[in-house]
Amino acid sequence: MLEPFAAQVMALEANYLRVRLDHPGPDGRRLLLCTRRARLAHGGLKVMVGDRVGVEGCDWIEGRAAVGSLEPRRNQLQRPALANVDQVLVVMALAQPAIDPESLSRFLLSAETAGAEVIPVLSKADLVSDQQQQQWLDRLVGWGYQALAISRHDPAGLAALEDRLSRGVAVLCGPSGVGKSSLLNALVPELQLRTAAVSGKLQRGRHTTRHVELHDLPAGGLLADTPGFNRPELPADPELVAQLFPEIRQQLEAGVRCRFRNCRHLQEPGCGLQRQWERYPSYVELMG
Ligand SMILES: Nc1nc2c(ncn2[C@@H]2O[C@H](COP(=O)(O)OP(=O)(O)O)[C@@H](O)[C@H]2O)c(=O)[nH]1
Ligand SMILES: [Mg+2]
Ligand SMILES: [Zn+2]
Repeated sequence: MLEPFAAQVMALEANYLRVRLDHPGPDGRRLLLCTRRARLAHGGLKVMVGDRVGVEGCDWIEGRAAVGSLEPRRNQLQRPALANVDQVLVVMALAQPAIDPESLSRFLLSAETAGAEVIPVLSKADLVSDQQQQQWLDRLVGWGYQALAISRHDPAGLAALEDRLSRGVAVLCGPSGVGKSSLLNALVPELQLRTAAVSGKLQRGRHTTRHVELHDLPAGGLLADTPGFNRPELPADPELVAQLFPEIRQQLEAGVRCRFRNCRHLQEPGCGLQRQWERYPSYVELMG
C-alpha cells in the first residue's frame, strides 16, 4: 500500500481529526488520530465530519497520521455539520412529546436540503396503538415518504430500519428527547451514549449529544447522532423550495409538465401540478 491512504473523517477533536481508513492498515488498524498538514489550511476549507481525505505519514504503532488532502464534497448538511451524507433519518416521537405535524414537516424539508435520501422514523411506537402508528404512516405516504415506526424495545422495527440503511453515511436528526441517542445505542450495542430522561413537565429531553461523530454500524455503514435542535433552517431562496417537496418531485418525475419551465406552481397558467395534497398550503406559504 502506498500513501496517501483514502479515509473518512469520523470525528473532530480539538486539534485532531479521527479518521477511518477505507482499507485496514498492516496490523488491521482502521482508526487513526490525525493532525492537519499546513497546506490543507491554504485551500481555506474547513474539514468536516464525513469528509473524504487522504492520510499520510502513518505511524502504525501509535495510530497517528496526518491529513494532507481533502476531496470535494458530494453534499453537506449545515445542522449538524456533516459532509457526504447518504441518508437523513428524521426522528420524531409518536408520543412523549406528542408528534407535531408542522415541526415534522419542517424537519423533513430541512433534511431535504442535503439532496440525500430522507427517511422519517417515528419513534416510541410502544407508547401508541397500532392504529395510531398506521395513521401516521399513511399520512406520511401522502407527503411522499415510506416512513418507519419503531421502538427501541422492538427488535423487528430496528431490523427494518437497519435494512433501510445503506452502506454509506446516515445521520439521525430531529428535536431533542425523541430517542435519537437511544436508537443509536440500540443499533451500535457497544456504545453507551448518555440518554437523558425526558425532563419535567415540558417533556423535553436534555441536550446530551454535543458533537457530531460517525459510528460504525455492525452491518456496515456509518451513523451519526446529532444534538437536538428544535427549529431547523429552511432555504430562503424560493427557487430551491419546490425541490424539498417529494410531492412535487414525484409528480415531475412521473411526467407532469407545466407550460413554463420555471413554473413556481402557484398562479401560473398552464401549471400541470395536481394540488390536492396535504402540504400544498405549506408550500404556497414558503413560496411567500
Ligand atoms: N417509551 C419509549 N421511550 C423511549 C424510546 N426511546 C427513547 N426513549 C426515552 O426518551 C427519552 C429521550 O431519549 P434520548 O435517546 O436521549 O433522545 P434524544 O434527545 O433524541 O437523543 C429517554 O427518557 C428515553 O428513555 C422508546 O422507543 N420508547
Ligand atoms: Mg441525544
Ligand atoms: Zn407548475
